[in-house]
Amino acid sequence: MRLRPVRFHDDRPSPVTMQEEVLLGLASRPKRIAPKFFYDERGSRLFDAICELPEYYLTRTEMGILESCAREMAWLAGADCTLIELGSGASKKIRLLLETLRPRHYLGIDISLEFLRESVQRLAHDYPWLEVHAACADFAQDFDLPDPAGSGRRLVFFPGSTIGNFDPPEALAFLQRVRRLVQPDGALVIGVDLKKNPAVLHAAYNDAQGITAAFNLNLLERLRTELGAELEPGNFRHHAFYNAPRGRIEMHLVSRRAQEIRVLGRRFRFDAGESIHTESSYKYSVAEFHALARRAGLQPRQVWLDAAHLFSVHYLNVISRSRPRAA
Ligand code: AVJ
Repeated sequence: MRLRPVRFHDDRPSPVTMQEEVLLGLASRPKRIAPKFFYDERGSRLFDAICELPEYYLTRTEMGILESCAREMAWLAGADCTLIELGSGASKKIRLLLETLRPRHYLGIDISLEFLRESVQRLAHDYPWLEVHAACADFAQDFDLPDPAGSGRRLVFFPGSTIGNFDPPEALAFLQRVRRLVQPDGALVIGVDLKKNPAVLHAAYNDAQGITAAFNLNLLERLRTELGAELEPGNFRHHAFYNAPRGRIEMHLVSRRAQEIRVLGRRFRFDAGESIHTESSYKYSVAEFHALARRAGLQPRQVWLDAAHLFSVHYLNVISRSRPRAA
């Protein structure tokens, strides 16, 4: 394959940040480690495998929605926009939109460096007319955007219900940051998983092949290889359940026995059955998500659902509170 230049910006969180965050999380009660740490190279590949699972309806359903709403989305967005994808991963979903949207620039942002490099390189090869940029960054934190020169109206694409990983206050802060990023005339296209029968949710996070369990447990492998942690992954098990009052799936790594692990010279005690909370995946009704968006200064412009109402894709505009120019 011929290589076209991809402009690459490395704004990766330093390993110190991961060390600090992990130590802080293990020292807190209940113990927790943020889900963004799932995505080393193996974790990203396992996540890709999850997306193919029969029980994991999210990816398939969202892709179906994107296919059927692409034309209307292109009409809303207008031509020649700068398309910014957050958590671009394998960049498969964006392919459903590129030919129809025809953006001038594409900027992919992801926390997994190796994965990002590969996927944007393929994108640049497959779409010769597109100017491709990539930035390795943690968009859960405040981050600077490399500004593609001569860029047009910004359209942020945030698929996959990744917003579900944020607790409500973080979700609000995140949406406010996106609003600042795309103002005055840009928009956000965001995929959000819907509230539904808990049995369907339970199956999606407890697949029969155990891929989700491997994905969760891979975090412990990462602690071993990257932080030199002394622990036995076999002493933990995957646990995922729907917490109905809070409207979220929770994933945990549950200690099978009373034990002690060592990370970076520190010891952490576990009771039998005690867990590390590794992920929350919030589910929203359309009305709940609209209320959240409005609070962040984003105006619901359109929402697309699949026929079974499993998943939603929202198009949100910036609410202009004052007129930017004189009449
Ligand atoms: C990428 C955060 C949307 O919450 O469904 C999949 C991650 N965790 N299976 C989700 C995940 C377990 C996924 N998100």
